[in-house]
Amino acid sequence: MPTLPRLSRSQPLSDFIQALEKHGCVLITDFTDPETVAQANKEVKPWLDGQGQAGAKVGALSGNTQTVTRLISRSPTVREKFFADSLYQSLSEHFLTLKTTTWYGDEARTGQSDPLLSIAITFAIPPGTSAQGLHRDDKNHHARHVAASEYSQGRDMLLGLFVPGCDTFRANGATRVVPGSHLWGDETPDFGDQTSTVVDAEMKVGEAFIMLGSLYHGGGEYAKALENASSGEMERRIVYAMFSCSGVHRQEEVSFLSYPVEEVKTYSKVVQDRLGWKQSEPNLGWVELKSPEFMLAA
Ligand SMILES: O=C(O)CCC(=O)C(=O)O
Ligand SMILES: [Fe+2]
Repeated sequence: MPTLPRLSRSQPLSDFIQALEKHGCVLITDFTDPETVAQANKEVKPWLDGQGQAGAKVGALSGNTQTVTRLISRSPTVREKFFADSLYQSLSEHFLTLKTTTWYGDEARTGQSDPLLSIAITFAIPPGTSAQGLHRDDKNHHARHVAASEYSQGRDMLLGLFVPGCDTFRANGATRVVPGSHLWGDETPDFGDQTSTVVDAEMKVGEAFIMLGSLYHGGGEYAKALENASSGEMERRIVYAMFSCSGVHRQEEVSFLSYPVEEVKTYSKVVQDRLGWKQSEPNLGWVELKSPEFMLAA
């Protein structure tokens, strides 16, 4: 059985760094408390219910999973208690901050680029959902990987935080992860018979899971209803997922703040595309999981 390290936030930051370097992931046993999770659920529920039955059909989402995007605005609890959590932020800074020295004539100049939030999204999977294919989320950034026996600083440009809105376990599609796979290269992955490589990141409410963007993982299968939802509630496995990326994954000029949308509508298609109004395949630069081109059509 592969190791999924479980640590308490009372342990030193270096233990979390070591666990992420070695296994590519770490579970925090006391990330938050049930009251805070209940508050996040309350804030997100209207948006989730507003989604109807149809789920998103993009990337690793095959049409069943319900999603709520724009979580930073829609849930102050997700924003300030989960995303802004000091442990997650310290780990993001450790793994994603870039500090590079370059030459300006014969003068050495050092610049620092801090991490950016890439997305904050709810994944709610209902019964009848099949498992996702195991994948790396840094596929979105076209990341390339060289097989290594040890972690080297700067290897990753994405760090994910998964906070469950309910207990997650194998039968309701807990995220499946492949500890150690962050050190694999880009050749065809060998998951063997899966029992020796893949583990269910089962979590109780209050726990959370952090993983590097190069770790193979995927939502698990939620085959049939467990009849465990409280009355009037829809049965679904809810996870709040946040990903930070390195700060250089952006344009030099922030086009969306520099050029008003009404004006952009009058530009030629090629200019609109180059300003970022067309998504990057797969899964980058979108609004509500859609290429922003639709906002220029209106
Ligand atoms: O829902 C999950 O457990 C994981 C979802 C995921 O990995 C994805 O959509 O990329
Ligand atoms: Fe994923």
